[in-house]
Amino acid sequence: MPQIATALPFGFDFDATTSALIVIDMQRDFIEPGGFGETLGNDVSLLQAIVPTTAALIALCRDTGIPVIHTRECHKPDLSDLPAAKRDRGAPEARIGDPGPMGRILVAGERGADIIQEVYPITGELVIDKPGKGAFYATILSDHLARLGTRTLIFAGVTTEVCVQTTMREANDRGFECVLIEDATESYFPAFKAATLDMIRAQGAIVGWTATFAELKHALNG
Ligand code: C5J
Repeated sequence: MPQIATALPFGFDFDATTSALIVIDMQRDFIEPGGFGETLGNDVSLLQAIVPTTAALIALCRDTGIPVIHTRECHKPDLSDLPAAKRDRGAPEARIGDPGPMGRILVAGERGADIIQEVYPITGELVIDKPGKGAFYATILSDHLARLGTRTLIFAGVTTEVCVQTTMREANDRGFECVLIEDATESYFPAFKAATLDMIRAQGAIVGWTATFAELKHALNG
């Protein structure tokens, strides 16, 4: 059974045949220049920096036979799955459902809500449209993972402290062992990323482990 010996806070044992990769919200509106994220004043170059490593991670999992699951944070065009408690956050002039630089902001089917080309799903890979921050909330993810017999989840994507961390916590509560690939996740706020990595692995891996892409690759390829 592979081990990421140098994972933090200590070695991480996993079985590739019962693992899956979850790539969170690598969407144009969060990552591309001119998208919703940049419109809000964020420096999207921080997120763009992880794209090559995330693409390499996806390729490694495909080559190894580890299922790849993608998520998109987006809502139905009629916004019936968007509670006011979510809609009313953020800048009043650019809220979810409003016209944005790449179509309606975080609405399914709009250009900005889709996944960037560099990490685009291939035929057969599950793409989950999720209305919440966590990918288990109001989606088929639990059922899909049960059908696959998955026990370990490898995480990548954006943003580290919001949708990635929320999904990892949901996963850990559901009994999955979780490892976050440090150089395949990012935040607009470097201090939030650093704090999230610390939180995840604190208290004996209270939420899960963290490791680099190179460490995972070494564990899988020997
Ligand atoms: C945010 C996300 N940050 N995917 N979404 O609103 O983390």
